[in-house]
Amino acid sequence: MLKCLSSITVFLQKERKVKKPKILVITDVGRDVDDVLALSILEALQNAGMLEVVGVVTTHMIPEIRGRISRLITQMFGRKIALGSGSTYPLGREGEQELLHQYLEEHKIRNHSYEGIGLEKFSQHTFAVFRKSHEVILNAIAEHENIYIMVLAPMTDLAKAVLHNTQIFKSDNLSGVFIQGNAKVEDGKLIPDPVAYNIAEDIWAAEIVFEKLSGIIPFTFLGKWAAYSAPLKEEDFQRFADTDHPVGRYLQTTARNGLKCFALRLPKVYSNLYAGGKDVDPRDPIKDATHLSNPYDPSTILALTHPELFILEKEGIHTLIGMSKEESGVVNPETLHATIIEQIISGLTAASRRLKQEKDRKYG
Ligand SMILES: [Ca+2]
Repeated sequence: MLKCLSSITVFLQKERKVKKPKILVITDVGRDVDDVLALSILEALQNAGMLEVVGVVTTHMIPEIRGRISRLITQMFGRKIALGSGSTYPLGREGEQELLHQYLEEHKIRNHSYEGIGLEKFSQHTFAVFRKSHEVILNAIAEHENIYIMVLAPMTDLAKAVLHNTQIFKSDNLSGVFIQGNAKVEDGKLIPDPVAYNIAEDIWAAEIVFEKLSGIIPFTFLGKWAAYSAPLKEEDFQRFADTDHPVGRYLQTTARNGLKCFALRLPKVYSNLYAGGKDVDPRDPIKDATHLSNPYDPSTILALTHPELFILEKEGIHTLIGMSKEESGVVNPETLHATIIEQIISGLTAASRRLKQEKDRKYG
């Protein structure tokens, strides 16, 4: 009897494994270009039938603006996806207006926010209604088998979802959590490493997620050192723009805007990360840039669909990639770079073709 039950379990597990992965994305799209790069890769993979994106939820400081950006991008890809807009402030810092004020001050070029600017039909003043991010997360787990959560942003709203209903995270539906960020092992225990932006911005949220979920769900971490090994250059963004898809053109605009603002905000870090350590002209920082983006978020997506590109370090049920300068976690940086470019161009080209067909149908 026992043997029979265990073979049924194995059979059920196998059945579940062949189900197409469903993806829920947690994003702070707007600030950096790499969230849009990740959404473009997901579009390519979805188009190829490898996965299905079932939800995109936003978080951090200007979640509704990020929601509007996500809505436009998914619409331009011709997809109807559940969207959510979440928290402005990190956990425990609700209502600290000074924090939001500082964020808004630090994310401006010539006194105007650049987030979303350059995206067709985008206005920072449109009224928009969204469901709450943590509710969309909980619903997605309840409704979809073989679901993966992709955390490409601070963990505030994931922590809220966990605190709201820890039980649902034990569901067989949830197959894994992929995190763009770093973790370290101390006394045999996995803990969040604030060396990563997404972790540092809301360390309390990260601690809650680690404490409540790390014993029950496999985490995969894509650390910054992996992303540093495959920088995206000006000519790569030119190729995205050349696909003639509006998101391709937005990628180019926002990569430049994001870097200009970064150079003003943190000139020293900018110089080290994007200009080989040399002095940068603050009036034209792009001139000195060696590249336009480190593909943190797109690499996190590929860690699920193309694990062969990475060196997977196991820590119990968890997987760590690129946790130190010495170990980038990337098998071959050129192959990772080529895969990112190829996927993005394939996603944008297919979406561009669909947009054109739709226009022809409407007006032709
Ligand atoms: Ca992000």
